[in-house]
Amino acid sequence: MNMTFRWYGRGNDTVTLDQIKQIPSVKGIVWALHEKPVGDVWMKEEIKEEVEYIQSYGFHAEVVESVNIHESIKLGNHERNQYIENYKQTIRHLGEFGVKVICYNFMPVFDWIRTDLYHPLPDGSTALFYEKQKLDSIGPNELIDIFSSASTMTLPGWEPEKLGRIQELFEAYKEIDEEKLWENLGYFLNEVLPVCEEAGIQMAIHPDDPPWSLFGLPRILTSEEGLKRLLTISDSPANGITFCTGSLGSNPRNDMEAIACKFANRSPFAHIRNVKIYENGDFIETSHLTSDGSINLIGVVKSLAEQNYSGYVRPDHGRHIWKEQCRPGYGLYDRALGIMYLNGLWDAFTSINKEG
Ligand code: DNO
Repeated sequence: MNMTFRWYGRGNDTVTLDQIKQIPSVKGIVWALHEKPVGDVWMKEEIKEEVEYIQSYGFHAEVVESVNIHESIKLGNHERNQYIENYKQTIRHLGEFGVKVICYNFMPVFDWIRTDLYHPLPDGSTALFYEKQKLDSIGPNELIDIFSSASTMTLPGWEPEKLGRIQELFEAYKEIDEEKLWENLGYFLNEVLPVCEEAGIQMAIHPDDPPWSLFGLPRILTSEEGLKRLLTISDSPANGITFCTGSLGSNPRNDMEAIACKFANRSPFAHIRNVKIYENGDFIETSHLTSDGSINLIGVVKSLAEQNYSGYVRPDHGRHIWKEQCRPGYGLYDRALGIMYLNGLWDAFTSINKEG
């Protein structure tokens, strides 16, 4: 397990690398050039500057989350080839600076979705919350209002340039059903995977969050079947998964321990966190502790330990605790607590393996 921590860059995050340095076991920083418009080539000088800054704190910079996919690629329209060429160029550049994994997603229009970014938990903290009935009763524009009024920081996947084109994008997606989206994902991967192999990089697709269709838009990485199908697109070792417990796990039908058993060896990157699912389909992000939520994180880490998992791991969204003012879900304190829980489980299970 190669422990990492997601960080949004200088001037773009309330957390500093000095602070992350004091969390036991963290070896690397998960980063991105968050200011780059989706679809632009990441230039070598920009990459170099960020990587060297991260490395100056003794961290590796081997995981990028995310190089986002332009909507033209997901839509498969006449502009996609140009954007795929740009993506290939970014892959080559990242490979030159030692990047090993690119996390990306293939969700139309929106990335992760919640209805409340600061929902109170009984312990006095707040956390990201998804209220099914609310989501079902609003339209995409109201959702965008919730996000823009709740956070002063631009959230990944919610790029301002995209938000201005919502109507147009929804029109374009009327032509795209799940099969078409699979086809477009296949087209993209078959183009970029050979470049990844040359550059020494693995693509790691992030599952859809939440794992079901919203506002009539197709979502395809929602279950074990989706992960299986992804792997049938190409046998290339560069065709990988980001094993994310919280996103797939907010559907109780997805058994995350079983999915860890089956897919860890094709997942160069893992996001580990808990969610509590309510009977009506709502869910809230709790502490990482297994008994606080609905996902069996003990079983997940046990399965990873049994497989001697050597991929990159990061804690995921945390609660906002101790009055921390931070990016929604991305504070220092609760994610640091989450890491210590994962470290404890890992040490316990790997020492059992050694003894056994
Ligand atoms: C949420 C994240 C996602 C993830 C992207 C990957 O906090 O897990 O936004 O970074 O879906 O492309």
